[in-house]
Amino acid sequence: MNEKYVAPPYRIKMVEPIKMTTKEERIKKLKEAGYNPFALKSEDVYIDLLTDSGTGAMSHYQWGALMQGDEAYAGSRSFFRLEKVVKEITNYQYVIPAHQGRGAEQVVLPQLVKRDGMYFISNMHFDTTRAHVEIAGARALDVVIDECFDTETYHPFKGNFDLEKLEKTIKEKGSENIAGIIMTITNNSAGGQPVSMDNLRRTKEIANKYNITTIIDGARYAENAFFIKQREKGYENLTIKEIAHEQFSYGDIFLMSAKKDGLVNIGGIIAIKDDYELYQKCRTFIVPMEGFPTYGGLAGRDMEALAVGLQEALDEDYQRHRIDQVRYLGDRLREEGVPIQFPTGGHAVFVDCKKICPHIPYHQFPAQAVCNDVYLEAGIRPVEIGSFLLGRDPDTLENLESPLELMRLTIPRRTYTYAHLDVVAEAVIEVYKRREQLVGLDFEYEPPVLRHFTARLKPIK
Ligand code: P70
Repeated sequence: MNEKYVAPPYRIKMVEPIKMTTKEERIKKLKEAGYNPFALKSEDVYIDLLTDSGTGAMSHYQWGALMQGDEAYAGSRSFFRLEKVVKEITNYQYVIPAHQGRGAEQVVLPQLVKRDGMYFISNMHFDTTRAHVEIAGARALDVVIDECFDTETYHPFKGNFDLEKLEKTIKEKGSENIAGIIMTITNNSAGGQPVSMDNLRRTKEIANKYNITTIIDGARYAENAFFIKQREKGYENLTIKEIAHEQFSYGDIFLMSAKKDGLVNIGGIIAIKDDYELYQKCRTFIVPMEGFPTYGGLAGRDMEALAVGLQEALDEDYQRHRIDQVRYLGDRLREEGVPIQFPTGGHAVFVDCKKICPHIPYHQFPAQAVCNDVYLEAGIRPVEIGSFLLGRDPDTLENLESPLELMRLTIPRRTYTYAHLDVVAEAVIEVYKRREQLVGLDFEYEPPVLRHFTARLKPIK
């Protein structure tokens, strides 16, 4: 695994100063933030690994494109430019922009829920997707392969659907009660893990057999395509764009948080393969939610930057460096014995905090405890992906236990250097050494939905 890590295929043309705080300052800031790094001011963060969503650097081509935005309320030229690019990448007929991923979700998912008692099945729902499934009155079921939960053992496609579980779930719940099958590529919640082409194809075959709509939740679809090129036989010599085409052929609907592989700071996409009736419903419904269908909550300039970013993310040199950066950080941690989801995925290194803090039970959020300590150590802001994020059962209101308690060190695109990643690795290794001293957390304030964004916590003495 120790092949060379490629240098960036770009040079730096503009910089944004960042500064280190003192440990005393960080202790105070974290307390004020209710032990929830979401409430920190970004100024008080040295290296921000909260998310790769909208936090990357745009290219000079994108900055140039911004100047060409057509800000017309209706029929903007920038919309048609974006539409053309999305159609070219997906081969889908209908395109509607949205302000970001959850904007796309709130418009499309309710259209698929025809009555009470319906389900969406996914390899793994991302949290906002799950929230919108539930707001639409349906329930979210995950059927990812078991290997996904075994963080130590190599598997090239830990994001894969367990096809037996998928079919069993459809039969159990009744195919007429399945509102859709959501293919999350890459599988964010379990490590940015890719889904193989073979698995997407078979999932689509099952969907066809039971006449179920397939939805690609493709925030990181280009990273997924790159992994297929690297790891799946028969795809070595295809371009990422060609691989993406085949991926999209197994979906009926594409929902995208374009803040990831769109390489923009804000943006979302709804694309529909050929269902005109569904397209009309979404076009109607988007007006009160996001805006007129030729802007969907975006400025004309945002659509210009997105049209360019979507194409840049399909560049192989770009993807190789992107994935190498993540692998580099993962390798450095593994060398020191820090348990991580292995192999590393597309956008982040996921540290297995159940293994680091077996003394902290899931309802005291072990991964959150580790995240907070990494902030205290070096001003680095990771994010918890575990039981804190998972929330409560919508029916019983019990705290749900996540199968994995992860600290996500999310790498923004084209933003940090390998030297920054060394600082991150050293901080995490320090925290790992003192892991037995970490304590669990309890709520001071718990909001009713997507609690991890705005909750306040306190350490359990
Ligand atoms: C992330 C962000 C967003 C997302 C996603 C997938 C597979 C839909 C969406 C929603 C969210 C986040 C999490 C923690 C901290 C900050 C932000 N993922 N589907 O970082 O898209 O955010 O644009 O509404 O990953 O993973 P959007």
